[in-house]
Amino acid sequence: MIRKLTLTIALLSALALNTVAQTGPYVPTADNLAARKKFQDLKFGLFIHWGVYSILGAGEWVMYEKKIPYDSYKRLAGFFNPQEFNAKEWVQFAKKAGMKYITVTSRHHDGFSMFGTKMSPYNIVDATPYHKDPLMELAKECEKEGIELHFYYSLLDWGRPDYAFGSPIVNGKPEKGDWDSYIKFMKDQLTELITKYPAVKGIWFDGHWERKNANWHYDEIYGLIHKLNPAILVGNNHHLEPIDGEDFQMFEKDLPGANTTGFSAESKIGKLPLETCETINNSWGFNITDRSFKSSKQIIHYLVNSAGRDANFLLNIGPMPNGKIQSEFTDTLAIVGDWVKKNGESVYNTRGSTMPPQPWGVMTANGKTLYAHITTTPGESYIFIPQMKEKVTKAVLLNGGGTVKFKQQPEGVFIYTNGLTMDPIDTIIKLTVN
Ligand code: FHN
Repeated sequence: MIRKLTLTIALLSALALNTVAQTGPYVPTADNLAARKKFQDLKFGLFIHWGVYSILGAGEWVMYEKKIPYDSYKRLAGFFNPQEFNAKEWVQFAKKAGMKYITVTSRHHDGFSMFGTKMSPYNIVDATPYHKDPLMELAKECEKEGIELHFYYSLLDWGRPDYAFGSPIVNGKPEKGDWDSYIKFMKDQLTELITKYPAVKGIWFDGHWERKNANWHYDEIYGLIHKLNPAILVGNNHHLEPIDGEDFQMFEKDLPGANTTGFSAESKIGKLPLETCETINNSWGFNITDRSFKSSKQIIHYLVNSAGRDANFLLNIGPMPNGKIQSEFTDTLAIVGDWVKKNGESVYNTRGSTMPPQPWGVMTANGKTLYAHITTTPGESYIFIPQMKEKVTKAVLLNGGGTVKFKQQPEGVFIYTNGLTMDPIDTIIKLTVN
């Protein structure tokens, strides 16, 4: 009873803070800076897209793509009953794969809240026969297991009248709808997410790109989040350079610096910690016909290539509507997990800004220990590491520990690969420098 009262008071005082805007440029607190560093150390996370759309097995954009009228789409909530959902299983799945954090959709563009919210009846507790809050279970399990939790939160909403999807933007607001009401609604929901759920370490915004000219009131939204918990990491998938008030920068379906998908044309790499997200097949939400599964090798390469570009890798899966994760994903990620168990020291806690990517692969570094990841077998019998300022004192194969011949010159270091048994996935050479 007392605990409930304390929680209610905490929530009410948090709601009172709702009008606070950030004044002046954002100065992250020491706790926030420590959280950023920890985040960079984690390196590998699990992205989860799960919602009522999962029932239709055609991805999270199914309503839009199949032109389902919103009122018809809303009926899906009546059949959403993920009896097989088990937070423990999800967290164990992530841990087994070597992932250290989870980013889960709390509300996607369809506006359905996957958590118990007082701010909209269209949520999993009130609108489905399930009547439970899976994100609370997940948050508790993450806290217990030492896994950090980030909430994906959509700025775009296809259904709410105050958002007025499709309405032209005039003077920073949609012509129709009620923009102030929508901004307030988001702040109230974010307050719930930050104050009620344990283990929450980040908010992952998405959907900005749908209304590039709108005034999203980020000063207020980010200000509120940091007021409620200064250590929370704010990121926004706006595909631009970071905006004041953000704590990390993300890239979608591309490594930082690349733009093969067209999302990153305007996105310059800023100074914040980086993250890149990619799908395990070609879909974010559960897609029953999508069988273009990435191999364990492709996933490991994505992880290594992200780390070598100083970015975390957030790998997405779309669980099934019953809450289970399909076997193709569990099988592949178990193999990835085995690799990470053996080679994790060359990824976790490392930084990847030592050397730009080379034709043969990338470098990661942890203090005086560097790791050359040879992911493409070189044409010659050596690899060349340019611009090495420190003196290399030792070179060994990470797996097996055998010494590796090298020659250091002013322009860089030659590492000789002849005689080495090359690993078809990643030959990792561990270098000690002083
Ligand atoms: O439209 C979304 C999409 O459904 C998914 O959530 C991805 C994840 O990065 N982001 C958006 C597209 O930019």
